Amino acid sequence: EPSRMQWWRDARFGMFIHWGLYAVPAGKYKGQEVAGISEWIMQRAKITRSDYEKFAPQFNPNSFDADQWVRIAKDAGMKYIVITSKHHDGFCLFDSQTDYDIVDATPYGKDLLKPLSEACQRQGITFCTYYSIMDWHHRSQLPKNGDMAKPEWNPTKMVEGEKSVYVDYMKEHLRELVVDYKTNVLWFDGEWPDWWTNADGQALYDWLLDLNPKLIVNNRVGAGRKGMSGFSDENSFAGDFGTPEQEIPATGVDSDWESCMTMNGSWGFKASDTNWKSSETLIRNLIDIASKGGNYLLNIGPKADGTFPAASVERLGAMGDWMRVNGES
Ligand code: FUL
Repeated sequence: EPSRMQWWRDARFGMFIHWGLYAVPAGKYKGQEVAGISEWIMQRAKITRSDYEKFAPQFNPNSFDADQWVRIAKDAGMKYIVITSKHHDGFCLFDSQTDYDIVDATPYGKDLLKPLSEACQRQGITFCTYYSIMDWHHRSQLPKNGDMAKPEWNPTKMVEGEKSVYVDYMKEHLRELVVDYKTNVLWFDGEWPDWWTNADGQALYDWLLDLNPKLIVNNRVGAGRKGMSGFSDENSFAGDFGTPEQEIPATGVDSDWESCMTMNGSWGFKASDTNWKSSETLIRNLIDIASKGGNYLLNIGPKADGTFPAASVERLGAMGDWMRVNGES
């Protein structure tokens, strides 16, 4: 029987998409530029829950075209897409039974992940989802400084007695993503608060594989990741693959891994960040990673209107040209 990892190992190149309410401020809050990655603006600018929620009525991505996104990925030679179903801010891009999502909380009022999943199916691209364990919006979690008026959200503190409520909330989302949205990879993140343990990760992994025995899950479902190098402690639960972040291992390693990287300095769209890597650098990274046996998960931060930044599209075009000339796609 072929390994359930086979399609993933063969894929080599995928698109990461960081999209959510943070695309609205795009790195600026109350007229001030906020340092750092844009999807962390709630933490960086110490924004309260109720103030952050005010971005929802401004999120109206009318130019979103699922088939066009998938076409751009496919033309670049990418074989799969991993999109943020819920980032640390807790906002969901899919039509969940819970309320803080694209359908219930925004003027757009329509699902984003269903059409994307369907476009992927039509065009032969594998649909996958990112999901944050840490949740800055859920009532089970408080900011680490305990100050709801000037919150420091990272990492969250678990409210006594609320953990099982929150795990059930996550499972509701995850069941939707696996069963209704037919996600093929669950790419966890935000596993570092101390209330999340390796045993929790192992239990969640087992529960997910019962729902779909073909599902692939990254190592951040457990709590043993050793920093940005992306590999898990040998004594801790490591899921199906390692996740080096913004770096490429110096040599190949004897396990499955995927390097995720940005094209500029931010995962979410940040209007002021024009520090784009050259197409040549991106192509070199792809070759370097593929030659070491890894996958390259290259990120796009779409704008709040639903379009990809032009600089990203341009670079993906150059990568696709290179792939075609070199017979790789
Ligand atoms: C990190 C997150 O905190 C970033 O926002 C981003 O999602 C990156 C891929 O993973 O741990």
